Amino acid sequence: KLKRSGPQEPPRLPALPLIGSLLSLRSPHPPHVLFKELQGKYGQTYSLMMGSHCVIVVNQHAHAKEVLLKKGKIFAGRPRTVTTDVLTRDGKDIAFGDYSATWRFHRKIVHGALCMFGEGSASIEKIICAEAQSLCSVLSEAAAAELSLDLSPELTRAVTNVICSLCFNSSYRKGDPEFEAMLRYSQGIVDTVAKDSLVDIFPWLQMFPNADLRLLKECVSIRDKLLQKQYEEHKADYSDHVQRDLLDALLRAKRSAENNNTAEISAESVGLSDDHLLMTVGDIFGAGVETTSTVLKWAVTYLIHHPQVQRRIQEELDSKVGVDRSPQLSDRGSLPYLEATIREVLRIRPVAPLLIPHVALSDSSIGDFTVRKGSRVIINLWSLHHDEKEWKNPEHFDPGRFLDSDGTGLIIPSSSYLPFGAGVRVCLGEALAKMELFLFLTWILQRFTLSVPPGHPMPSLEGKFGVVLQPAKYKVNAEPRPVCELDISSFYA
Ligand code: HEM
Ligand code: PLO
Repeated sequence: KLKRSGPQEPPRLPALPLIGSLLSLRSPHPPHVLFKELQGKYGQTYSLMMGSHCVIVVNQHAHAKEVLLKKGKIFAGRPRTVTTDVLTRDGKDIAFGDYSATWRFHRKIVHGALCMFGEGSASIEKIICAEAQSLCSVLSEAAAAELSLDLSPELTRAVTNVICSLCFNSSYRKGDPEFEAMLRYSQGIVDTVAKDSLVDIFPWLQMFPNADLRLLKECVSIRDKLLQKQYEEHKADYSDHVQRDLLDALLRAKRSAENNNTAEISAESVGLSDDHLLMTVGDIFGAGVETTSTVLKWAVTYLIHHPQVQRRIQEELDSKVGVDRSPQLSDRGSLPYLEATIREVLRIRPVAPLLIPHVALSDSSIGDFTVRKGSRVIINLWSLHHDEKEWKNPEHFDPGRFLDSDGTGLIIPSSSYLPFGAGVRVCLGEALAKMELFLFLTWILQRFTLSVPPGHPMPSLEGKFGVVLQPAKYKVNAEPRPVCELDISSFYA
C-alpha cells in the first residue's frame, strides 16, 4: 500500500519560465469552462503558474468552503494587478483592495449605510417600485407601437437609478446623455478590467502600448470625472444632521475622524482619504449596476427559452397577487416558484464564475495540499454550480430543483451552491440584489409575456466572459397580458 508522504503540493500544470502555464491555457473556451475541463487531467484542485505567480484552482465545494469559511481570514487577501490598480487607484476600494484595517472599516460603513435603507425599511422598496413602474411604461409604449426592443439598456437604467439613489440620491431620465456615457464607460471597464489579459500576467508589458489598457484608462477617467462631480456636490451640501445616501455616510465618517485628529487616528491613517471614499462609492455603484442588470438579462433570456416556466410564474402571480395591485416585498414568501427561478438563474449562469481571486495571507493548506503564502486562489464557482455529482443534468434549466417534493417549499438541494460567495469576502449587496430581482421580475411578468419577435432566433445562452459573465444582445417582444388592468391604466393615464 502507498503510504501518505505527509503534506504535498497540489498537482501542477506544466510551466515555463516567464510565461508560466500559458501554453496549457490556450483554449477556445472561456477560463471557467477550461478550468472545469482541466479537472479531468489534474484532479479537482490543482495549481498553475501565471507568469511568476502561483495560482491554485479549486473546483469542488468542500475545498471552496475551507477557503472561504473555515480559513476565510487566511484567504482574505486580493492580488494586485495592473488593471485593477488602474480602476481602484492601487486597491483603495473594497472588492479589489487587500485585507487591511482600512478595508474592514469601509465594509462596515457601507454595510451600515445599506442597512439604513435595508430590508424592513419602506424607502428602498419605494425606490425600486418607482423604477419598476417606469420600466413597465417603457415596455407598454413599445408594445403599443408594436416595436420589439433590446431590454438591456432599460433594465440597466432601472437598476442604475436604484443604486444612484442609494449612493448619490440622484437618478437618470431616459435618454440622459450622462447615462449613455455611463453605459459606455462601464462596458469598457467590464470588457478590460481583471481579465487575465497579458498585462495582468506580465506586469512588465504595461510599458508597451496596449489597446485594452488604453481603453480601460480612458473609461476610468470618464468614470472618475462623474464620481468627482458627485463628491464635490455632496461636500458642498454636507450637513451632520441629514444623511441622504452612502456618500453622505462616508463623508460623515471622514469628518468625525478628522475632528478626532489625534496622531494615531487621522482620516488619512484609517483610510478615509478622498481617494478611498471615491473608490468605495465607485465600487458599490459599479457592482450595483453591472451585477443585478446582468442577472435580470439572464433571467429574461432563460424565460424566453422556457415559456412554460414563464407561464407558471405568471399563474403563481395571478393567484397570489392578482391584477388589482402591484407586487411588493411582502409577497416574497408566497411566490416560491419565482424565488426558485431566481435561484436557478444564479446557479446556471453565475455573475462572477471565478469570484474575485483570493490570496493566501500566510502559509496554509487546502484539504491535504499545502499552500504557500502569497499564492492566488481561484474558486471556480462554475464548476461548483455544474458539478454532475451534485446537480442532475447541470446544463438543464430547471427551477424545480429548488423546490421540495410538494413543489411549494423552497430548498437548496446541494451545498455546491454559492452565488454570492461566502465568509469574510461575501458579497455586500446580496440583500439589495435579491430585493431588486424579485420586484423587477414580478412587476414585468405580472404585466407582460416576453418572447423573441417572430422569425428571430432564440437568444444565445453562451455568456461573454469578463469580470462578469454577460449574455449577448437581442430584441424582445413584450406583449401586454390580456386581463391586466394595471398595464392599461398606466398606459392610458
Ligand atoms: C463581491 C456576487 C450584487 C457589492 C461579490 C462576490 C460575488 C458576488 C460572487 C465575490 C466574493 C468573493 O470574492 O469571494 C454578486 C451577485 C450579485 C451581486 C450574484 C447580484 C445578484 C451586488 C450588489 C452590490 C455588490 C448589488 C452593491 C451594493 C459587492 C462588493 C463585493 C462583492 C462590494 C466585494 C466584497 C469584498 O471583496 O470584500 N459579489 N453580487 N454586489 N459584491 Fe456582489
Ligand atoms: C463593473 C464596471 C464598473 O464601471 C466598475 C466596477 C466596480 C466594481 C466591480 C464591477 C465593475 C464588476 C462586478 C464586481 C464589482 C465588485 C464586486 C463585483 C467585480 C468592474 C463582483 C461580481 O464580484
